[in-house]
Amino acid sequence: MNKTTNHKKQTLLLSASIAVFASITPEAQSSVFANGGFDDYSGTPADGIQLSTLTPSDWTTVGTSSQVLLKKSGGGLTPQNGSYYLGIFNRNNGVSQTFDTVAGYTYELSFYLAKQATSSSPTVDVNVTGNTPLVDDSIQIINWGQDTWQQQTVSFTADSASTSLSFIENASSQTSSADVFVDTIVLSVTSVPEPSATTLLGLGGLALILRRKK
Ligand SMILES: [Ca+2]
Repeated sequence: MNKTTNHKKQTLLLSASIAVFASITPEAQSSVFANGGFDDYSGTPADGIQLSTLTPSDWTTVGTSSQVLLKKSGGGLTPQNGSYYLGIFNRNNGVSQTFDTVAGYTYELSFYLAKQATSSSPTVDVNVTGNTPLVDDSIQIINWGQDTWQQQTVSFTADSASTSLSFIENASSQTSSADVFVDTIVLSVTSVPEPSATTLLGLGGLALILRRKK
């Protein structure tokens, strides 16, 4: 084998290695979270504002399914984005979703919350769980205007390839009628770890093997 062929082989191998790294981009990872706006559903929309006939796609209902439904404009609160938003009625009910993550990547989850009545101050539990609990927040919707969306953010560093997120009305939330609304959940990667010493060693080792073969 002449030197030119060997060089080509080395270039190809290195290109392949770089392609593997390039495929794990933050952009690719931010798209795996599904239906954060609650605008995709199964079922047939019935008349009315509270659409118990619809099931939001990609989410699993926690608690009583009839107490977790999609709502649309008409009752005072308009969707923060799109045509629908999630309504959680009564304690211990909510939704969860499992999505792909990359261990070591740091993510930010942003979402909007609102409540039904001025006098109420319901609490919603926001949990993010990988191999271990990553976020365990209880957010009380207090002193916010009725039908006013407020953006919240939580961040976490994934510790596994699969992470779950849940929004559940707190077990001791103020009253059974203190409804919680959720819309526009967006997941984005905020930081990616530097290539580890092991990875660099691997690439160095590959170069060394190729050089020895010459
Ligand atoms: Ca929406």
